[in-house]
Amino acid sequence: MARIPKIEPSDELIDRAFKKAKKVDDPNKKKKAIKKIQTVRKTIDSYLNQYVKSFPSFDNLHPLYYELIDVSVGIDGLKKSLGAIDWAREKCDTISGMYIKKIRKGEDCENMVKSAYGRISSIIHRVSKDLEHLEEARKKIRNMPSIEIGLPTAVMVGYPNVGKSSLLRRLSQAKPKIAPYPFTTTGLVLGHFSVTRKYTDHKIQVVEAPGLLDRPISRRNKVERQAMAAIYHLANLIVFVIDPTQYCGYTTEEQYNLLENIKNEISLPIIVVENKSDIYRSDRECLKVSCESGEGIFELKDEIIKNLGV
Ligand SMILES: Nc1nc2c(ncn2[C@@H]2O[C@H](COP(=O)(O)OP(=O)(O)OP(=O)(O)O)[C@@H](O)[C@H]2O)c(=O)[nH]1
Ligand SMILES: [Mg+2]
Repeated sequence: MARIPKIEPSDELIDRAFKKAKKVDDPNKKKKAIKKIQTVRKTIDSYLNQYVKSFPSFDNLHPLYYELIDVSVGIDGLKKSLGAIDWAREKCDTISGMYIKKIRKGEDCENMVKSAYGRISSIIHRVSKDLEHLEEARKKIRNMPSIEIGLPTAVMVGYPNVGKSSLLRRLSQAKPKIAPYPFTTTGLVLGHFSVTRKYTDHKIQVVEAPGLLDRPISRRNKVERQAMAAIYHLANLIVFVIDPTQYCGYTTEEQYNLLENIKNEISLPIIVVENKSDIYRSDRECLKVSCESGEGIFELKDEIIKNLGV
């Protein structure tokens, strides 16, 4: 995604424009006044234009990023703020043109510059909340994972606290936070590993999705919506992690119910893994792994590679 520059607050923008204009000089009073207004106009125009252009165009945005931005920032609010900034830019252009005309017609230079500055300041102040909103959005967008769209991707899902981050550490170089409580992971976490086939290296992307609860879409919160977005828009394969020890705080039945619901909703290959086999192994026919002892990790990696067709 494009790099968005830091969005300055309204006072800073005005200050920068006026400071630049202060340096303008011309022996001719009229020309000097016109140049001052032009400098302010140009500075403001260039900042605001850069802000608006640097945000991704929502129509061409990959659906995963669209959803992630919508969840964390809100697309409607973002569009509104960008619209307001563009409005302010045009308004400042018009006002500057108007005062330049007045000066050319012979109205008092100093008064005209003062009035133009006053009106431009007030326009920029009117969009100060939008500038703040865009800066907040920028920070959130900047912290989004740089997912490589198009790489063979396994998305790891399951109930909270079942050991997804621990598995991601075992499978890749990623170092996600592991903790004995649910919802430690609240966004998508990326990891990669490589596999060599016929003398060619293939990169495989593994994504840990935040914990999901078995409940209707309408009640899924922002954290869970990201998991669903990763399943719908990114996954070629799902690794469904179950904790049969129930130390995670959820029953095995709840976890298998979620698995059934995902199977009904999604037509992707699913690998089911029961984790924490160092503590307990069920009789169910599925892969058994332990992030503690390392049991089954090699087999899981192999299954991932096979299912991704690498
Ligand atoms: N005994 C044992 N404990 C494990 C194993 N895997 C993970 N744990 C523990 O389970 C707890 C949760 O692990 P995480 O990897 O943070 O689980 P998660 O699914 O990423 O959790 P959230 O991000 O909160 O949804 C931690 O206390 C881990 O140490 C395992 O194979 N055996
Ligand atoms: Mg986690």
